[in-house]
Amino acid sequence: MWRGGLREDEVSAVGESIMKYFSHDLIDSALITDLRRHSHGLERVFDLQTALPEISGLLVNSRLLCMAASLLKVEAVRVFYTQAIVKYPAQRPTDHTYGVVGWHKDFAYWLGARAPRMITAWIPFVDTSADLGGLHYVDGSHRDRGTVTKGFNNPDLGTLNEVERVISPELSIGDVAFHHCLTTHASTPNKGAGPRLALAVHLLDVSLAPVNLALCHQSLKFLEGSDPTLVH
Ligand SMILES: O=C(O)CCC(=O)C(=O)O
Repeated sequence: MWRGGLREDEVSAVGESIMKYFSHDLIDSALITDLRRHSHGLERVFDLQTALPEISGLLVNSRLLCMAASLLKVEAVRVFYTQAIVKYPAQRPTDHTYGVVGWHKDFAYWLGARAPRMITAWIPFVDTSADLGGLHYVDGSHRDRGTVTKGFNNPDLGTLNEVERVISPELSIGDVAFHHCLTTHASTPNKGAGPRLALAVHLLDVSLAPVNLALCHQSLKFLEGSDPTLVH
């Protein structure tokens, strides 16, 4: 957890512009419409930095990229792709699946990268906790290369307190939660009143590029032919 790693005003400005996008205040370009996924309380837009310069500004924050490289213990990282993710408030308190992201390891979707030297910087734009749709991590699971879980769309989280070593940190605007690509994680329904908005920045060891996209999850096909140039 990187507490207060980013400037609050900078993060808030990016959050406002993403929220405007999700509120349909911005006219969708064909490209962005293509990159949009919506399901049961969770809406995601891939690589929104191509439309919103505020996000690009955040992505060239060298402190963010330096922190990612040092956590990964590599010389430099590059942005693989990003996801702006909004999780809408649960419609009924009894709906335990609305907006849920199932247990998964990010690397399961990125096998084309050959080696698990990737990390995600998860940047919240609202204060976030377990009750507000926050992330849950299985502590130490990045050491387990055995099972590479691909359960993003499986809303059955089991009984959370029975899963050993689960942690769910509370985050404020300006904090960044990093997770290794082998860390098992999930997120629960948003029981708050407003949407939970975050940007997941997926970063990889620069020496792993280019990635074999044919071996990545099909949702990443749109990256074919693209040349991510944001490198630290
Ligand atoms: O924002 C969420 O609820 C899920 C994010 C996630 O799975 C990720 O950043 O890898």
